[in-house]
Amino acid sequence: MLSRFDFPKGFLFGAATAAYQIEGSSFGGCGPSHWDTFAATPGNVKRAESGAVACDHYHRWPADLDLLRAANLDAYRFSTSWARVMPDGVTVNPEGVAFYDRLVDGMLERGLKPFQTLYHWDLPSAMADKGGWTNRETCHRFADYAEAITRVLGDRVASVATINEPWCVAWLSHFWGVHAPGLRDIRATARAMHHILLAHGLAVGRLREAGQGNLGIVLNFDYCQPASDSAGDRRAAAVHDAIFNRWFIEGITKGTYPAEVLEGLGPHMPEAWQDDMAVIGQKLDWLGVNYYTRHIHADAPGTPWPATRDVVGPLDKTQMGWEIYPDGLHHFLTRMARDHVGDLPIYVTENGMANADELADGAVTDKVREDYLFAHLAATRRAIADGANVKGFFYWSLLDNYEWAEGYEKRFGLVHVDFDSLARVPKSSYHALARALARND
Ligand code: IFM
Repeated sequence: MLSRFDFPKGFLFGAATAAYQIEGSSFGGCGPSHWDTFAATPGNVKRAESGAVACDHYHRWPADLDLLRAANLDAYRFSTSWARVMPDGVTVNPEGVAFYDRLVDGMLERGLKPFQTLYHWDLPSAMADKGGWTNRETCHRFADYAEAITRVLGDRVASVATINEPWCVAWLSHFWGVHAPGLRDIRATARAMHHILLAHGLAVGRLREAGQGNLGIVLNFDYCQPASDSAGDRRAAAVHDAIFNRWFIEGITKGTYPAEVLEGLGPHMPEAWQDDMAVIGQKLDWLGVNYYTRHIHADAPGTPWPATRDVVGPLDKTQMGWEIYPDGLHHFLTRMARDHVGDLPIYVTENGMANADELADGAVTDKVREDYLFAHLAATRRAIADGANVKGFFYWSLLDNYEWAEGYEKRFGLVHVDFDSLARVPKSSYHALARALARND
């Protein structure tokens, strides 16, 4: 079994969460977000569940931070909610800011490094009303929010990520319609794919000007495998690889978007998008890699671009139905270092699995999660040995929480949450991780 001593000195182990998934959006003067209304619309979210209460982390955060500390973790990746900080998208809510102020102080008191994410999907409704990420103005308002919250927390956070998983914000939410705002529209998709990176670039510029250091972005990656060796299936995998794994990182590091994706999105892109690429391509201090699974792609001739379909793979699957494929994490860590960021620090900012965990006699045994976690830690270690400058690993997630369109059914936590009583029970994976991370000082 791996331990912290199998990783380079100073390597950070952490756990991750996101505001809307744990805090409770009905508390503390938080404004409405597009997730509240998406969830309230029949058919979007299982049982129409929302983040109104979630894990009630808004009130229970001291005990949750104690859990992180007791697991021997070094860092905590959390997000600040734009809708909590600015309920109407533009006006600061002192109560919301004070919450994050206390939370960050609470981390420091427990020796946890705060890794902040500025946008983990809770777009204020006032911004959604104006077209959300299809509207360029949202990018400028996002930069204003980034600057306002950084003015308060910036002296104490260890790092700031602009956006979590732009692919989900743009593709999953505007092309597939699975997440808020639930659109299925190629023009909206093209705009969101570009604007989310423009928002990132504008925020980086603003924060750098304000003297903030350690700025990054968190991208998610999905290993794309062709269903067969046929030219059609190889094209299908390549186009998904370009949409998922190349668009965002190439926009940032190469100042261009992949031709395979512009073939579909090109006619729908915002006017003069090329003029934004310098803003988008500003220097990063680190890159966040989120990785969970692989997908198998096949050609679907006669259907509209991208003319592909997914095929169910043969590997063991998580509660989400996602194949368990740790080699994919090694692939992306080494690929990012080799093709994009060189020696720049890389963090595994999310990795984890959902499992149908059950509480029995006051305990949860989730051996399958232990295996998943340690297999991915081993893949990370191999990537380091192969030259990737990986500086930390954050498990997703600390707590069972609101899994977006899946509601509360899918459990990703190291800690079990009873969504009636909100009681927390650390699972066996939590205890295994705590043992592996014990320090000898
Ligand atoms: O719960 C999500 C998180 O919000 C973003 N990354 C993937 C996780 C699991 O689906």
